[in-house]
Amino acid sequence: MVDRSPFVVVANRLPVDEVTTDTPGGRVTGSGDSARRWRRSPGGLVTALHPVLVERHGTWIGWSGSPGPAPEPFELDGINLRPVPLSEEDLERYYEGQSNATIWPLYHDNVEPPVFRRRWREAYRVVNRRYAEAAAEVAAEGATVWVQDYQLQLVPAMLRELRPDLKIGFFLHIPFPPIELFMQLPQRAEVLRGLLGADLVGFQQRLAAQNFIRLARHLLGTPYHGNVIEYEGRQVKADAFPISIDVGEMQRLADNPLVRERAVQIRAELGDPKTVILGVDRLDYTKGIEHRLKAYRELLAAGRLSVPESVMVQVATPSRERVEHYQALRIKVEREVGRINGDFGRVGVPAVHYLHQSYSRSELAALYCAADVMMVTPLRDGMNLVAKEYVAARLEHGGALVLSEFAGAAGELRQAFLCNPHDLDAVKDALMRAVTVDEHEARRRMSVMQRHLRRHDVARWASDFLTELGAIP
Ligand code: GDG
Repeated sequence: MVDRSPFVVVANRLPVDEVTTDTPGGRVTGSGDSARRWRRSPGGLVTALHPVLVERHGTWIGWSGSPGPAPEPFELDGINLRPVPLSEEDLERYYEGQSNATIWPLYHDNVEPPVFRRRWREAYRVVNRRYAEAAAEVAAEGATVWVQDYQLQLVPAMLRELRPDLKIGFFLHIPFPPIELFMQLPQRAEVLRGLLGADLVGFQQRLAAQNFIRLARHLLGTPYHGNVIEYEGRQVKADAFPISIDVGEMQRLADNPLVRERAVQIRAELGDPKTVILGVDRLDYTKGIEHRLKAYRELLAAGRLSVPESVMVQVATPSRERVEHYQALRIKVEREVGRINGDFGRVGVPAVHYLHQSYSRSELAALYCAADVMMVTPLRDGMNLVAKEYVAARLEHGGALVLSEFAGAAGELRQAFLCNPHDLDAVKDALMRAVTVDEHEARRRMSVMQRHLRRHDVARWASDFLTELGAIP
């Protein structure tokens, strides 16, 4: 008999990584040949939920990261982990297909055309049921279950059917599209009913919550008052909970002497330019990486910026590499980087340092500390944590953030240099304003944003959501 938990988190992935080398540390599960070593993966969500999970003897349900049979449930750092198996075929159809080639582009304003496949839809259903059944099995009577993100939108309704006694919350980390776009989804009513299985549906922004409420009325004729939808004799609340970062962690990193030294070294390695312009993104077509590269190229071509006085560093972390759109994006970005370096670089002095690699948290912090200007230019983004991390890392209060109006973060970081990434001239102007802003003004803007973040970190996000869920009768 499995131990039942009063608090359960359900997410596509478990918050752990398997340690495959002989690296010391990590918790060993099983014995002999079946021994496997695990380590908590870094990330805001797990940091925020860790204390709640430990205090409430919580369980986290998710995929372990390796295809095939799931490891036995185990405990790590006080959290119970319940792995859900995903086969190679599940990954191809449910994860890469329905989640990342259908729902992801559709929910991000169709910035790439979504691909619709019947067999992906079916796999999404089957896998969602598997997660719902795992949650139904581990949740104690009357437990609170918090389901995360677009890969698991059917889970709330499936779980409610299995366990009507539970209190169910759902949080969507990505945008929720307007009715006209959502209506393209072949599975639209099923997805909507899936979400309406929750008691509380959380979004990054108010607009997304409104889209959801209007959609329910449009598609199912559900009445609503304020942000409460009447559905099948129950009330479903839809509200905005803008996610944040572990501000303390980033500030500690940025304050660490080794990180500071590394930041100085990075600038030296870049040739001690006057202006270091930085981008850090998963290599994803929603992030507007090409748009910012083009803006930089045009500024160099016009002589408004020049190399080596200014230099751009673009970290593009490998992501979803088996999905076609991502392969095409990589080719486009790398062609643009090649073009800029070909036109404006010199031997030993590239104009763009392009890094298609993953880095440690401390190396990221060092990059944030080293950068005079951070460019965050998504075409659409639920929130964008990189923007918040840069602000948190700027202990000296200097530096400037160029931020797309289409990132959720733009709703809070109003002192950034905001721009419409579709308007190349607007991106160029914002970048030039950021490059030339005087130090006093830069500090003023940064300190206002830091103050906001200190009051709105990820722990507050989690507690706001859980408090509101707890208050629902
Ligand atoms: C989704 C939504 C929403 C990046 N490269 C490395 C690395 N990162 C870290 C960043 C940041 C995170 O990954 C990326 O978060 P974002 O928010 O920028 O973007 P998504 O991955 O698209 O996240 C987004 C978020 O969910 C949370 O709700 O904000 O809108 O799309 O923390 O620092 N971390 C390490 N090495 C890297 O190379 N260690």
